[in-house]
Amino acid sequence: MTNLSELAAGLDEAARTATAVPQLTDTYPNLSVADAYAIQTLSVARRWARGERRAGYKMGLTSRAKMQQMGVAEVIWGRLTDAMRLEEGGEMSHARYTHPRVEPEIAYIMRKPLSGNVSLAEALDAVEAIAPAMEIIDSRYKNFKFALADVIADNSSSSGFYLGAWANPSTDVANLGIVMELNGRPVQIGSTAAILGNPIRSLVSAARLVGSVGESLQPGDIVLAGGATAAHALSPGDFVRTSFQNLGAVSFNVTA
Ligand code: OOG
Ligand code: MG
Repeated sequence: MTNLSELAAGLDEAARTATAVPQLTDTYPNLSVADAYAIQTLSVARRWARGERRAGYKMGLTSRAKMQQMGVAEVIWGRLTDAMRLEEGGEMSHARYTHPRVEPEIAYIMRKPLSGNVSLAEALDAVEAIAPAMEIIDSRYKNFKFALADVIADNSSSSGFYLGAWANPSTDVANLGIVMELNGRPVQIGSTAAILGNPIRSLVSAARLVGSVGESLQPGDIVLAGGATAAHALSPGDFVRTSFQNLGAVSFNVTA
């Protein structure tokens, strides 16, 4: 098998140049989840080498809506870098992505380290604040199609994220209504409860999953809990606004 660094370099280059590539599993149908995470680590290492900095982690496929949309029924995770953070209310340039989509999320920022098997109470106690968020996902694979190992190797489609105003960690976000609008028209309606029944469960899973590879959530890390609804494709000229019950709204414009 080609070595994992070559596969990592290919995916990193695809992301950097916004060019779609064939799925790794087309060539390596038996690519394991462990190898896929190793490719992810190597690919993100190329970002660290270019000067990008750690911003935290993202959880993926934590809702049935997302699992069904993507045809992958397993919770996954990826790394966030500072270069992925976009300015709330600002613009995103469509040309920098291959086929970007947007999805509504809940974000946590950590005040304490968290890793391994933790309770819901321990997870919540490690949270500094909670914010409404939107994630920009952009698969590096043609037609946004992938198997489990492909998407993991591709840093779980991580590409960008917008954060709204931080709220007190005691804010109850177990079941808050969400309306995502595209150009003033509602395109996704849902609830934060779609995220594993309660987004805090996603933080518990994040601690366990990153712990399983010897990492931990660190103070200052942002953790995206996963899309609460299916993702929506973006086109230049779009204005996206998502309102979250009790948490406020997050918006941005898509430019060419
Ligand atoms: C994989 C990433 C999934 C989420 O929130 O469920 C994800 C994808 O759908 O491309 O970010
Ligand atoms: Mg997501």
